[in-house]
Amino acid sequence: MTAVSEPVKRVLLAKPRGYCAGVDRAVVAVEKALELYGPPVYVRKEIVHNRHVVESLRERGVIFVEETSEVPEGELVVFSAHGVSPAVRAEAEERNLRTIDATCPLVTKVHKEVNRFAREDYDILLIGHEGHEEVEGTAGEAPTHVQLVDTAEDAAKVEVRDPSKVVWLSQTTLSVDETMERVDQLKGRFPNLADPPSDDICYATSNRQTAVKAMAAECDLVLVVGSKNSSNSQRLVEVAKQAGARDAHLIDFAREVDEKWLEGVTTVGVTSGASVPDVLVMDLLAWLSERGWGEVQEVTTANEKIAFALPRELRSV
Ligand code: 0CG
Ligand code: SF4
Repeated sequence: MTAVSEPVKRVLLAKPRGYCAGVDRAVVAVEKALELYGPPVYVRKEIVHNRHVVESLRERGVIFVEETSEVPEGELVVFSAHGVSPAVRAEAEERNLRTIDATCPLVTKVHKEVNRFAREDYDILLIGHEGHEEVEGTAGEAPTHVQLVDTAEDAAKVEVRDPSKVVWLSQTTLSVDETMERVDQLKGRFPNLADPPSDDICYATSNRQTAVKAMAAECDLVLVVGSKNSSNSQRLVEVAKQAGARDAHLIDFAREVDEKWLEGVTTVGVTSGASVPDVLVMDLLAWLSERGWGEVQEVTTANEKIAFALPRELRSV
């Protein structure tokens, strides 16, 4: 009788994954504000789109609000990593709020591009997800010049004043491939559509997609650690499936893994969104190890070295 050997259960762990430079800076900014000024520190919207980060900061005295109008006059408010429109800044000033701007410098870069093209009177087609805070802030830089293009239907319908003076820009956390599809579709309608001066989808978003793509075809299941409202994390699930993973799910915590997903699975891919502390990934690896997936191989497609200086308001104190 020949023994049939069990397939070796293993985990492929994507690198890069987790915190990007903009998220790290934003979270440290809130921690510094707590340290320097003591609670309460107000934060407009979630500082980054991660449940664990938000819950931990809340426990330490951060009050998250939807709008600056909820912040008492004269108090300190931090603007989230996703950025704010000039109208929000003006409102904070009117209410005499002290502000710390944790907008990621790579989001600010897109705001500047909007301003530049609006000054030159271009029609700006902003590719992004309707209702996402980042596009609300970016579009708010020049509401009369910007139109949001979310779906393929939007791209088919959008109208511009002068097809020879139109540019596309984008949200920083989109699927690279899907965005290029949208751009091709727009270029089919507007052959003179200008490209952004540099990529708006940020290095962290695209690097995490490249890493998950590199391992997806070998995975029976990909687990992406990240929150439901995190655009870049959601995109990792989609990209994993498109790149050949048999199944993929987004989870905030290891305890959310449904054991049924593991039936018949040999190789599990693990990655995490740009707003996810690595401790949550380590928890997931421990959870998988207890169930037989103890062998972990890291799949590295890039080494990230980028870091950003703290917000200006915190540099001089
Ligand atoms: O991916 P989005 O823009 O939804 O944000 P998240 O906070 O998850 O991570 C990057 C930032 C800021
Ligand atoms: Fe900045 Fe990109 Fe991170 Fe967003 S995902 S905070 S744009 S580095």
